[in-house]
Amino acid sequence: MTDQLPLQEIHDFMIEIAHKAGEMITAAHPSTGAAGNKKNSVDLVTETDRAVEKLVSTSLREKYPDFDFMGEETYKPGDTITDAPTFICDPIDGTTNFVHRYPYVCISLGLAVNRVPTIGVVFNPFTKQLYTAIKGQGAFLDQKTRLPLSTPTAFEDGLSSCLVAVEWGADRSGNDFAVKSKTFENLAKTKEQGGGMVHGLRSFGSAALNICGVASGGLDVYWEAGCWAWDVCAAWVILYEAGGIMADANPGNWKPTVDGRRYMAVRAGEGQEKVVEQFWSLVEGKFEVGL
Ligand code: LIP
Repeated sequence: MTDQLPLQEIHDFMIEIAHKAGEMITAAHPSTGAAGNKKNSVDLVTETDRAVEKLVSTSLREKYPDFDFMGEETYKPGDTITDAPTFICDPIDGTTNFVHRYPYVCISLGLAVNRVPTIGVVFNPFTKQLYTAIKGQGAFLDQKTRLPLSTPTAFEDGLSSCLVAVEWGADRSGNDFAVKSKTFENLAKTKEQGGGMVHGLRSFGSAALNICGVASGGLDVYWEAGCWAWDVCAAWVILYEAGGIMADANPGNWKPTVDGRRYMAVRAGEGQEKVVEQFWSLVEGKFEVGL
């Protein structure tokens, strides 16, 4: 089906929309007090999230009326991604950063075809960094610099030499919170204590930008469970086109789905599968989300 779609034209239009969305995001004056919440007091949403999604969905529906649309702010439990071309959008990924005015924020706009991430546009309007990719055509920063940003080195020392991005997410109790907390400790502690002794753990607050960081090569691994298709769809194409791989956050599954809600991205480089396996050996317990 992808052969029949004008991927380049769609990609260019998605970039145009991302820039318009970016103007709305940078013009807003968010505050922690004005943010509403969804599931709990740390799952934030602002008027800007809703307004940007409206702009994006209206523009896309007008130009591509036959395509489906899934967005974070209009998603209803039970909505699923079908084989039809589907725009998958997080109007503001990094909402918590946005309300705190910490500029690690982006619009994440993807197109999935046959449920496969096919076009990705991730734009941080504060730093103006634009990550893009079309399946089979490479990944780029600012439409000119190919990703990864430098020739990928082999993972000579495996996981222990990795800089790892993780996220706490909005769930702060229960099984999945325990899996994260214990695994973070396992990753950090020394090998003598049975740990991974990774170079560092980072928690920046945007799944899409974390995955673009892995695609760029600055981050080696990103691991999270609980986030959604709109957090990862766009960056997923960018990662793959940059030579990275996506595995499941739970051990054993090399073929995660875009709406599977458990993800581990590893940058390009010889030995990336070994890093996934070493990481899996340190995951304590099993995530229930997405099962
Ligand atoms: C957020 C993610 C973040 C994750 C949160 C949330 P939002 O998206 O990108 O990495 O930990 O659970 O999904 O809410 O800022 O669009």
